[in-house]
Amino acid sequence: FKVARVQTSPIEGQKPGTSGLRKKVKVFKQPHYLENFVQSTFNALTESKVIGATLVVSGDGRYYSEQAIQIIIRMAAANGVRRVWVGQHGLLSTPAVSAVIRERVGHDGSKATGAFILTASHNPGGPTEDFGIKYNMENGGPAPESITDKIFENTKSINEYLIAEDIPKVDISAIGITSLEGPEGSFEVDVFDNASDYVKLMKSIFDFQAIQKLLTSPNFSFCYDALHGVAGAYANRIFVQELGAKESSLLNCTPKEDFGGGHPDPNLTYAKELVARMGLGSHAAEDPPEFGAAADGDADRNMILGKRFFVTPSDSVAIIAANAVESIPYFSSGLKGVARSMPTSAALDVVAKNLNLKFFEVPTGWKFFGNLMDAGMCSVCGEESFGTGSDHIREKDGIWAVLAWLSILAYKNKENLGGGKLVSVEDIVRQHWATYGRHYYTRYDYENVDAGAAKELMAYLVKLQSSLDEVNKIVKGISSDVANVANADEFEYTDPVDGSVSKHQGIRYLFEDGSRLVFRLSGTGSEGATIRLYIEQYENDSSKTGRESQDALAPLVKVALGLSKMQEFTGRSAPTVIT
Ligand code: VG1
Ligand code: CO
Repeated sequence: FKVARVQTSPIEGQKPGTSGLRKKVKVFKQPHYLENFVQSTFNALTESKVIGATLVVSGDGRYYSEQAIQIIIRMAAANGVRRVWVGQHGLLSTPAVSAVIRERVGHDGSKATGAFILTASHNPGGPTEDFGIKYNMENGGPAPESITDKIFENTKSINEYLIAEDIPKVDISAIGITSLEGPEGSFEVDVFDNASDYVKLMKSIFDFQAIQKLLTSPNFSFCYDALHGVAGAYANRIFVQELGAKESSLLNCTPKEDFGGGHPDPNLTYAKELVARMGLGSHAAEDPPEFGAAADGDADRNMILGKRFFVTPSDSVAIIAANAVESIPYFSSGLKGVARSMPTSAALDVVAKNLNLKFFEVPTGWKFFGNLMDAGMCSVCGEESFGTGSDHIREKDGIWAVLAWLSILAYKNKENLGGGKLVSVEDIVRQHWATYGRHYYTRYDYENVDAGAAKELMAYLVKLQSSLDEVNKIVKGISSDVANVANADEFEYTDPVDGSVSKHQGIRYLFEDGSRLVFRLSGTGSEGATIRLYIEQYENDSSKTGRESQDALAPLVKVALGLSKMQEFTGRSAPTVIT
């Protein structure tokens, strides 16, 4: 092949957000749009990560992935990359990409040093919906801010990109190697089985035999919904082929480029079919399974449900941390530490304190956990946004979370399999609350609001923080049922490993009784702005941990909406999504 230098000019708005660049497909399809971003990424990397390097390129299979993969292959070749690894059909879940970077060895002994992941995660896909791209580093984790800032700077000054336009379309539907010769030597595309590395890793972490006993026990039943995302490519292999679950326990497990027209976000609003099957909501089925779970488009998120019971993600990570050592072989020698993102509830903090574990609170987004893990300071971590994971990779991991819960259930039910009453998901959660107290928690999302209005609301909330007296006057005027605000600030994080500082990571109002209100602007949307409001209240009187969470939180919700003048600023009388 030959290398062409194509003249281009900067395109506005290519700043990577919480998790890469996410835009409408029609934006990505503009001339040079994808190419500018990919070249800006190559230019932001040190030479050894490009010249002669091995790169993984794949994603959740959403609309436009196939074209994007072909473009990136040609650009990689032109930029001097030696090998591009592509999961069969261009499919690799985000956690599988992380695993492939860390674990896979090529036919010639090569190892990957990075990846382009093509996904917009939980955002819908299709010609009128979202596409996305992000770069992951040699440790398998998302590029740190120092790199994403450089990428963004490069997008503002780019004037040419390199591409080998004469490389014919590579067949990514079949496993095999395509070898080509370029001006600087050989180049190859290696299309490989998209599940085997990941399955192998899961088998090295969990006791598959114990989980299989649970899944095939007559008194246990299971359901998994991939929402037509890439998790489907792993669910059949792991749950059915390896662990003996019935095929009928898989819902929406065929990956589709438009996710079947749905919103591939595993929460009570969007995972409707699973929610009904689990006996929840207005179309609740009779006789639901014991356990249900769902994943997002790129399979890094998870939702855990029991029979007629929802586990909040903040509780989920706390419960996994509390039970990991006895239930999961990978953790049998103990946890190095635990971490959560700032808006995630403090349920994990209480576990860390009781078990005497190192604990960290980091900004939203998975990249911050990676540094702690690379330094051996953190084993288990999670976010309120249905993200849970561990140091086996450097991304959150939806299927891992399900296997973690199945391991806990298998362990707690060792004596009960075969017949009789099981310790249920709900039993485990209620027992956890009885031991550690309960963090009532909810998140209100105001999606696609006017960006200017959202900024004004945030600025207003920051300004209010200069006088706590004033804040408390307003709060008490709205409700006398809440504690005093003891502190209010904007969250700022200093990475304990490399000392880097991240500012403006969310506005916090911290109450004397441990309650919290947090306001943030989303960094993953593709249009307008999304305001996220996180509301939390701690209850450690075990006679009061069984309330409905929206009831328990009603006074705080009222305070949050009043204090922020939500309706006044946004014109919205209700959020678009409540989780
Ligand atoms: C959201 C979540 C955040 C998560 C991020 C990426 O970000 O709040 O917790 O890490 O999505 O998840 P934001 O900036 O929109 O609040 V995923 O599954 O989209 O990679
Ligand atoms: Co995701």
